[in-house]
Amino acid sequence: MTALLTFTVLVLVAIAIWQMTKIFELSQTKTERAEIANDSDNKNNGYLLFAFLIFIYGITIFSFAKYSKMLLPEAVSEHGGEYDQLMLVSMGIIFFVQTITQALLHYFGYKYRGQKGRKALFFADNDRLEFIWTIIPVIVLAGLILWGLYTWTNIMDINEDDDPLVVELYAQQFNWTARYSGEDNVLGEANVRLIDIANANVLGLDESDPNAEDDIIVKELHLPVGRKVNFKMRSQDVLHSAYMPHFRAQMNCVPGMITQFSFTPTITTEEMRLNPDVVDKVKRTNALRAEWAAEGRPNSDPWEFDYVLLCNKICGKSHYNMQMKIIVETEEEFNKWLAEQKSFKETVMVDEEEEQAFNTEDGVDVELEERTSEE
Ligand SMILES: [Cu+2]
Repeated sequence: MTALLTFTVLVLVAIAIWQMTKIFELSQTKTERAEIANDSDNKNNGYLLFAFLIFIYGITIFSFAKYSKMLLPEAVSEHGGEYDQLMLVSMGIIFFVQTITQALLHYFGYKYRGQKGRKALFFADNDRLEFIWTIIPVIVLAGLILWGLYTWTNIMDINEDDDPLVVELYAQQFNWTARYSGEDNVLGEANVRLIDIANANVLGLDESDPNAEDDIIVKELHLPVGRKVNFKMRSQDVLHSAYMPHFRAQMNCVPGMITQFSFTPTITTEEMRLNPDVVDKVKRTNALRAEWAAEGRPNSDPWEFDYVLLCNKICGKSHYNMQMKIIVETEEEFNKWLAEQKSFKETVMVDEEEEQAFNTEDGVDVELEERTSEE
């Protein structure tokens, strides 16, 4: 009802403004017929075109100067560099062409503005011109597309070569869970229908599958530097997307199927914290947070850089905060950490008392997190 009323009022206001404009127009005494632009109108519009050109160039330079620092720091996966280069070259070409064509467009708009007594030239076609403006984009676009396809095929070639680490990323509203495949490096069968909260089987692992026994379920993703990781994504409820911006990786998580992505991390978290861009970003963020802290606002603790896994599909009200920390470390540190984690067999619930704790909806993740990090 309120919406209808608001809409009616808006329509009435619009009609009133329109009527007032008509009255204003009628009250003006004109020497010329106002509907047709004269030379001075055209000239003014020509100048306005130049003003607009300056505006778009200005806002471009301003955006580069002010927002370049918002871009992601250097890629930390093996394929990331190639991906960035493709992006950079594509954007460079677009930028170059856009800068020139906008200048020409606005200049010619001004130069050939309407003038009394000037007649437009009838120009049917010119084969040479058409050939030039067809062949150049064809060559450039074909080059970009071929390069892109080649890069895409490379990135999406998920194979078992080089002894990859197999990790499952499990998405649900609104958190992530990771599952390592354990000693055998084979993930046990799992299905959402097998989820048994009472028994702490939060990912629906098939308890009868021997491959599942040594699987390790965690709430923090650790990756060894320099080793290929094959991710298998699953979703429990709706579409999610596993987005790891620093690794230039993203893959949708689709209920009812397993999607995959593979990459090799190249820089550890510790090393990345020393990257000049990262140092700069941390400094800026913490300066801002210090201001917040002074005002007593929330989320004002100093921030330390970490890689993150984010959800990049709007999956519900807490989508914005659906994330998991990623820690890239040396092989030794990784093995040490992994050895401290409990396997699925060890975590499956048997105790009555603990069972109660898992029965509360929120208890699930907290309990699991505590168990896995403590033990
Ligand atoms: Cu999500």
